[in-house]
Amino acid sequence: MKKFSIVSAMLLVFAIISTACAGGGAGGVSTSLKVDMSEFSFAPTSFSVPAGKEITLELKNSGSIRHDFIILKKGVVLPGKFDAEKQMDDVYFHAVLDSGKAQTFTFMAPSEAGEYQVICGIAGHFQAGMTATLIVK
Ligand SMILES: [Cu+2]
Repeated sequence: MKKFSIVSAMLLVFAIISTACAGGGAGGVSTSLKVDMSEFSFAPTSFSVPAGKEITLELKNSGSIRHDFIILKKGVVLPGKFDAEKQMDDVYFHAVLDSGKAQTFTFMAPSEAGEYQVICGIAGHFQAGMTATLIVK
């Protein structure tokens, strides 16, 4: 009987660890995102959220210049560059952060599952490789 309870306890601990890992691990779907911006990249470059849920975005700009966090609407394919004046209709969500700043934003995840492109809209930054992917599940 004593042996049985030790095994049960170990299984319980294992179950708790597995559950904890499922939430925040790499590639896991989460309602809270942490993204770091610098010249000229986002870290991480891909993040997953559940469709239609409120998302908390902890954004940090570790770079030495201002950066944007723009989620483009589904199906928008950029013609090699982003023109902030002409393409604001293509933007689903937009946040701007000055160098060295950190701020928490919230937005509603798109209701439609799929991949959404994230870019920096400051002139030249998307072309320099500042892009990421938001995966809605
Ligand atoms: Cu930028």
